[in-house]
Amino acid sequence: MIERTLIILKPDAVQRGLMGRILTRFEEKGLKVVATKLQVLPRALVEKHYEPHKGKPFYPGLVDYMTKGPVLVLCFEGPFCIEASRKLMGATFGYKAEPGTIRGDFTASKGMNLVHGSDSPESARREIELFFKPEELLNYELQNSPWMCSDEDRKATS
Ligand code: DAT
Ligand code: MG
Repeated sequence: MIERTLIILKPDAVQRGLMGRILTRFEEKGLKVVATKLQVLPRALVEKHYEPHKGKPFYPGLVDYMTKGPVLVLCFEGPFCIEASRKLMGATFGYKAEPGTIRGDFTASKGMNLVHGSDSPESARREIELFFKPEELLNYELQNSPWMCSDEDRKATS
């Protein structure tokens, strides 16, 4: 199953100079970038993005953190992209995330956890629409895609 997911390299990833290393994890996994923008996110957009968490005690701090500096917003595409990306990211809290994952390798912080990734097909659809216009999502083939995604992958369901 070919899916798309929304990934955000959060302000701490940009400020700590980790964009390249984090992006490499996704590229090495065989996922394809179909859209990207570097942006200081407007507060209203962050509030909308994290709407499912509205009312939780960490919500105001989360919105502050996400608006503190530029972020790199990306849409990735690939086989089982949503679950694959979540596994690459690791558990939500840096100190709990397994070594080998992005969060597990690069942060011990609870909330300042470097990267966002959609957690389901529904949230991926909602979040991608929030950050990108349809024409900003590129359709192209990677030269090595026959070696990273089989016909079986395309047909399979998760
Ligand atoms: P994830 O980013 O792994 O999908 P989430 O959607 O549950 O996690 O929460 C969104 C972000 O909010 C998360 O990346 C970090 C922050 N957060 C979540 N729970 C928190 C908590 N209990 N204390 C502080 N920050 C929290
Ligand atoms: Mg989440």
